[in-house]
Order: sequence, then C-alpha cells, then structure tokens
Amino acid sequence: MTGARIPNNHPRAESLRLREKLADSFVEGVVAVSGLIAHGRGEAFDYILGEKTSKPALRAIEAAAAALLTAESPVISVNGNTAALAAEEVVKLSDTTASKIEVNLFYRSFERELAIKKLLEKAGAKEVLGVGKDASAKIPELRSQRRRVDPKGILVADLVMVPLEDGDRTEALIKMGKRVIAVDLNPLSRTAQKATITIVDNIVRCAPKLIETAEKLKEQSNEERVRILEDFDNRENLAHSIVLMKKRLEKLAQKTCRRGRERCDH
Ligand code: PTJ
Repeated sequence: MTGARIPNNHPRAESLRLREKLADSFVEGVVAVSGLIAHGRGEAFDYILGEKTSKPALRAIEAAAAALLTAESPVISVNGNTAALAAEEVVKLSDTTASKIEVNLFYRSFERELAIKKLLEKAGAKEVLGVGKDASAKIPELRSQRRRVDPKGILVADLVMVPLEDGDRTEALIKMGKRVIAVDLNPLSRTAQKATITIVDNIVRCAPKLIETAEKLKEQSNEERVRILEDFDNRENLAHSIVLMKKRLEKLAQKTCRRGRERCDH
C-alpha cells in the first residue's frame, strides 16, 4: 500500500500507481473509503475497454469541450476521487473554459471538504466553492449530502460536470433545467445514462484530452461549437461504447478458448 515501490517493468505499473495514489489520498483524508471501491469498479470497466480512449469517448470529449465553452455559468463538481486523480487537470480545465470549481461530496465532512480544497488550491485553484457554510443551498428532491450546493455555483449553473459519480444527482440537476457532463467508465451507470454528455473513459486519460480539445475549440467560432453540440447524440454514443465493450469481450473470449473460434462463438 502507501509507500510501496512499484517496479517500472511491472506489466500493471500504471494501474498500480493510480491505486497507490488513491490509497495515499485516502490516508490524507481526501478520498472516502467507498471511493476505493468505486475505483475498483472503474478499473474493471477500464480493463474491458482495453485501457484506451475510444472513438465514442473522443466524440463525447469534443461535445463536452463545446458545451463547457458555450455555457453561461459552467461548474466542475469535484469529489474525493476526482481530486485525488485529476486536481491539476480540473484547475486547468476551469481556467480554459472559465468554469467554477465546487466541492460536492456524498460522504460529506468538513475535514474532507477542507482537504480537497487545499489540494485544489495547491494545484492552482484561486476559488473553490461549496466548502462549509458556503454550501448553503439545496437541490430539491435529493436526500443525500450531495443536495448541499453553493448558491454562487451549482445552484445557478446552466452546466455541471460531474466526474466519477453515480447516483440520483444527475437526474435532479437535469430536472432543474441544467445540462450535465459525466465522466464514467461504466456506460450503464445511472449517471452515465441520464447525463447530457457522457465521457466513457478514465479521468486520468480524458482530462488532458478535454483540456487540449477545449483549447483548440476556443480558437473556433461559436457556430462551430454549437454545430458540434447539435450533432452529438449521447444515447447513440453510449450505445457505441457498450458495443465496443461487447466486441472486445468477444475477441478476448476467442483468444481464451483453446478449442477453436467456431466452438467458442455463442
Ligand atoms: O468523495 P465522495 O464522498 O463524493 O464519494 C465519491 C464516490 C466515488 C465514493 C461516490 O461518488 C460513489 O459512490 O460513486 P460510485 O457510485 O461508486 O460511482 C463512481 C463511478 O465512477 C463508477 O461508475 C465507476 O465506474 C466510475 N469510476 C471510477 N473510477 C473512475 C471512474 N470513471 C472514470 N475514471 C475513473 N478513474
């Protein structure tokens, strides 16, 4: 665990490093214990995806960049796992797209809020909303701690990005008339299915790509950004991600079966 040495030539070195980052962040009070379970679930889906950014993910990244740049008051919602894995990228993305950053936790405690705020500030964030008494507003319908939001942030946002989260918040935000960008390796999760734009990819791979795409799209006209958004169909794109997983599993099954391709086709 913490402090363990991972040999560079280990076949799963990158994945082990991420695990270690999560474990360290748990010890530092950033990640919730359930965040470690969530990471494991993400790893399993990533394994099926081949740990690569897929074409549907690239399409969703482009749409997400266009959405962030065309929104009037976009907010990036940050939980423990997102802060642990992508604090610097969150700050860069917020700078590039003029989005606000708000801490929003399922397992809310003042200590965790402060630890996450500190991490984001260390990564360069000038303002972090939603901490302590600042989260004084409530999302109607939600019963969990996620309902507590900042009146200067998520409450008045027209677009909210919710990385690494599953639950009923996306539905509630959409009912409030907001658009939602999800980042979720599980295309079947409630959040992935209900979001306006779902990036089915690992946050550590897609966050730098999202920043790069937003930087490029900033140079384009607003008409071009609107066109990208109008052309994007999230349900269709999600279906492509699911089919991609199915095809990869089929390939892996054929590779695994020693009795020949035909006998393993079901
Ligand atoms: O920090 P808190 O208190 O707000 O709690 C955060 C967790 C993650 C515990 C909370 O949001 C939660 O319970 O989330 P879920 O329901 O486990 O959903 C997390 C989703 O993120 C799952 O669908 C995972 O597949 C997905 N996921 C995990 N790691 C990654 C990921 N998606 C993209 N990149 C990852 N690295």
